[in-house]
Amino acid sequence: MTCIAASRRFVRVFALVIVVASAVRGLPLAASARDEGPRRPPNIILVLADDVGYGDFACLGNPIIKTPSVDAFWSQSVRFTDFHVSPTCAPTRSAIMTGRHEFKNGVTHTIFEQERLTPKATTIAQFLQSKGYSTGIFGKWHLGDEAAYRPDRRGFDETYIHGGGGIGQTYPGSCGDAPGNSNINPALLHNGVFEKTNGYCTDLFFKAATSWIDARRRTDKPFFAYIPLNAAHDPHVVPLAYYRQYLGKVPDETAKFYGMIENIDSNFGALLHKLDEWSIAENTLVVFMTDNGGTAGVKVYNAGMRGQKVTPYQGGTRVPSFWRLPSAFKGGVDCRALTAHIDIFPTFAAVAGANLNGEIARQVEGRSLLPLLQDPASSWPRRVLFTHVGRWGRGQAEAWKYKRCSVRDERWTLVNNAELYDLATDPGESKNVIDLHPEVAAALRSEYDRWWESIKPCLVNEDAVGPRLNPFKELYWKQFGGGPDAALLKRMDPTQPAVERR
Ligand SMILES: [Ca+2]
Repeated sequence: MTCIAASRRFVRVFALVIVVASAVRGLPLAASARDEGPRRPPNIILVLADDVGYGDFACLGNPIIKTPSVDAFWSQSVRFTDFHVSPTCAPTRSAIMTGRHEFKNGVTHTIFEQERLTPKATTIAQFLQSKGYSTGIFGKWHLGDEAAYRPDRRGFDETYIHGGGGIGQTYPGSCGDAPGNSNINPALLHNGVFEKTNGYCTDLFFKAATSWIDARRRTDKPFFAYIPLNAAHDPHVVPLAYYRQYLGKVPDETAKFYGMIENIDSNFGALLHKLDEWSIAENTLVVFMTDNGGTAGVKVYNAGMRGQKVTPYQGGTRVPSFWRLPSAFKGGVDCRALTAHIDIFPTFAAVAGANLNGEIARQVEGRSLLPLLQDPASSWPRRVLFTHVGRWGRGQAEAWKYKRCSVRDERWTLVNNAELYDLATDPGESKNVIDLHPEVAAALRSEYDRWWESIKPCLVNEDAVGPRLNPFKELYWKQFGGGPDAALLKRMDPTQPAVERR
């Protein structure tokens, strides 16, 4: 059975999901659209911070960190308070790009070729490009470094990225960055050509994005700027000026992590200021969110949640998600509906005034958030979200079916097929009540089992063997000369036995 065929079967079984996939509505623009005649669709900016959790912002209760720009943005935004992503980096990125669970894209890991987004999927960038948008990515792609997988082939006109899952990484096969890179002065791939830089990674990505937006705003086309940062993923390398104030208050590693977030906050604030200065803030959708649960900050403050990145608990998947588009909806309000990264694709489509049809409608599993953005209390039918950490060894998918996974609805979450939590009364997932509510667990298990069958035909990267050299390193050496020594060659060797690779 093909992946799409599996999806079709799954969709037939779950009528609810059909509603989800087709619930895209056009965006009724504000009154000014009538006054000024036809106006172009809103611009879209998505800022995605890396490895930053729900508890890492002052506006969400962190007692230590200073995030004034995000706090101000929060006050102007619709804030989803129960918004979920995947437990790790590449999986979330693939779900954002496609509007469906990462396993449907073949993405079951962050490395070992299993981070590669199947080229058969249509990305939101491709979709928006087809609707007349200019598209740019600035930061961490992490959905395949080989040529066929890179963002210039996946719908982005402008690309300014590092390789692998983090600046300076080296893994066997396809996933790795340019040789010798660090957060400071990294070599970055700009439209297929490496540029040696002078600056800090996050500053560089925002600077490039801001310049690109400045050029695009002078054209007739709306733009989609995707800014998926590598910060604040480790290594926690950031100038001292950003973390000095946290030293002595939290562990040193957390201080640096907070410094990286403070740097993001500063850059984000500067970008928002530019939107105001250019008078495009009114008709630009800005989304600020993060890509998985918390990491280096969870011991300081985790917003009352259990778990963190790489876990199936709420702390692994619940993240900030702030949305602002003054021409279409009011901010300064919370929305408590159960929402997710798979909703981004259909929401962006709706904001662009475009319908999802044919294969794309079948691909997208999420729902447009526009009804909630326009009225956070509007009806939102029950839904079920599936989480699986993945990261199993080659050929081990079935053995991992119930490991590091959860399935939840608005009230209940079933974790590892063994723990049931009532999130309404126990958001910290501290009391397993599976013995008290076996019928609830059975119903969620049944939904999970059907979902698992639907993803099995989609695991297209399970047996993939990557290239001998990390593609970014090979490109770099072709441009600047040089090559790997024996030790580096061994680190990149994709034929290492699986037991050693994981
Ligand atoms: Ca991440």
